Amino acid sequence: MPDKQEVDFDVIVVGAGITGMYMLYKLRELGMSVRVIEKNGDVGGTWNMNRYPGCKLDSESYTYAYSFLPDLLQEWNWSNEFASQPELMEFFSKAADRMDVRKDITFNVKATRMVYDEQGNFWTVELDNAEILRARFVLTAVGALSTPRMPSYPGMDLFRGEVFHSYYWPHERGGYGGKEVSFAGKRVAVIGTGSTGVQIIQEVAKTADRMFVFQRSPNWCAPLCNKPIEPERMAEIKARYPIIFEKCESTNSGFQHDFMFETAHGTTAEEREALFEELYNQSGYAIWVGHYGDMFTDPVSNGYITDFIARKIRQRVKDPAIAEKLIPKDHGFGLKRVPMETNYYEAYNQDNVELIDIREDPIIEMTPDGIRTGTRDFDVDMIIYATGFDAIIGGLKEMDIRGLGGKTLKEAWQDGPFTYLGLQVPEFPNLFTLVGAHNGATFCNIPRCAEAQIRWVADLFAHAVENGIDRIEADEQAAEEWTRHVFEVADATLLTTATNSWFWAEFGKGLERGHRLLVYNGGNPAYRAKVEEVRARGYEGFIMRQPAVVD
Ligand code: NA7
Repeated sequence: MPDKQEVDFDVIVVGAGITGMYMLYKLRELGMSVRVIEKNGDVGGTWNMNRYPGCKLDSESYTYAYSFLPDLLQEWNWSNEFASQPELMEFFSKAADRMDVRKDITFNVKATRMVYDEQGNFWTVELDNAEILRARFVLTAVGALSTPRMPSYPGMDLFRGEVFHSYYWPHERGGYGGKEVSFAGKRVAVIGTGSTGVQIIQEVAKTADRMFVFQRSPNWCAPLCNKPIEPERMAEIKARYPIIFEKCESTNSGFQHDFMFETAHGTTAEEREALFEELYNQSGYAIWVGHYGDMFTDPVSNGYITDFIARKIRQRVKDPAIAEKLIPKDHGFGLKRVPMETNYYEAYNQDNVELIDIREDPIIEMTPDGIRTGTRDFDVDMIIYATGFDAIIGGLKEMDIRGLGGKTLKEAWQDGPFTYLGLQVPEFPNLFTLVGAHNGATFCNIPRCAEAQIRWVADLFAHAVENGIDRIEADEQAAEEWTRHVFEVADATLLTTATNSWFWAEFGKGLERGHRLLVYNGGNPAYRAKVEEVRARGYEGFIMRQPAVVD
């Protein structure tokens, strides 16, 4: 590493969620000086912030843990197949203690501006407490779902009742799991029916006097089938952790479930029905990513499972008109993130729950007493916004990031993400975007793919330290090839037929404006094979500078 006098730190990591904490831990092992900047008051990212009732994993708990803390894994007993937010926050908080990372994290501070100084080869990072830090490298670990999105209905500030966005659920100590907010005896409006809305709705339905669900687009949901983990099973999981992690490494999505080699073609209706029925009643994502290999490439095959899930919704919802409103008509099953549920559809059979289709009867404005649609006034005591996130790139967009010649990241990405391996952007030397757009960790059981990515990046830094490399930049042509590859992979699937999801965002101007994919859906093994090949070829596609040689 070059002269440390010029910079405050070798590396600044932005974000102390699952990714940022582990990155810090790995970089410290290399003897690098690291400072982590975290906008919230504690570690944990998603699991620190999302404290709404019903917030839980859709990944099996034991596949979601840090794999590199074997002692913690052996001490830790997961309560359920799919753990809830309080338990996850506790796990990652304990992990932070074990890694002793908090001492290198500055909490409650936002990085607002980052400018690359070409002459000095360092990044100046401005914080919202007026502090300015200089670091040789900056690694963003800002999270894929950490910039909440609020609608902009007229009159939103006039409403006199309680208002929450799912991400900003009250954080008073002990407020884990939203326990402090009561719905009993209240009229509650929930806006949004993505994974978050689905989790909230099934909880609010239990105690609210009335609940109005404002749905813009229905989603294909499937049963979570959660259950407690008994001591014998936990002992078995503890003994099998290495096998579980190895299995997750081998699958496309980082879950234990993976596609079968068989396609749905040539199968009989009875065979398909039996398989889908089995998977529908099996816990977790088997029903999404654990069946026929052509479900997401062949419209006929996708139609089989889509039809099966639609029939399930019709069976579970008593009122046929409501059932039809809950069935997506514009995309097939699994082409957006599948919300997992527990009695979600049955909630609509309850007298206290009403579904409002806001495509038919749009929200016009918020009033002091509630919500006004084109045809009705809904007087409510509470409005819950489960309206999602500016996903994947939101955390970067919140910062003014400037690379060579003052070029902003916004300019570089005006037509969509342009990266090499989803890790670096040409003309932004020494900046790395962990679990970022177009990298293999965003379309995945995140800790599994994030860990692999962090280890790979740490190895790259070890290589830099050993070889005195002080500047790493993505090659333009390598980025072009990678970006083309990301789109080619997606074009070969049906994902392109469902662009109204957080996997996509709008970019461009005028006629060029359109949805661009934010994730890489080539799968975990393919991404890992690619980065390993890049490493084997001397980090091909990265331009590395050794000052001693250049000077
Ligand atoms: P999602 O999946 O993006 O869902 C957001 C929901 O909010 C979705 O139903 C949206 O409808 C709806 N929405 C968004 N804006 C509005 C407005 N203005 N009015 C009405 N409804 C609106 O976010 P989640 O938080 O549920 O889940 C994100 C991920 O977090 C999840 O997949 C997990 O991985 C964790 P739309 O579909 O846009 O019509």
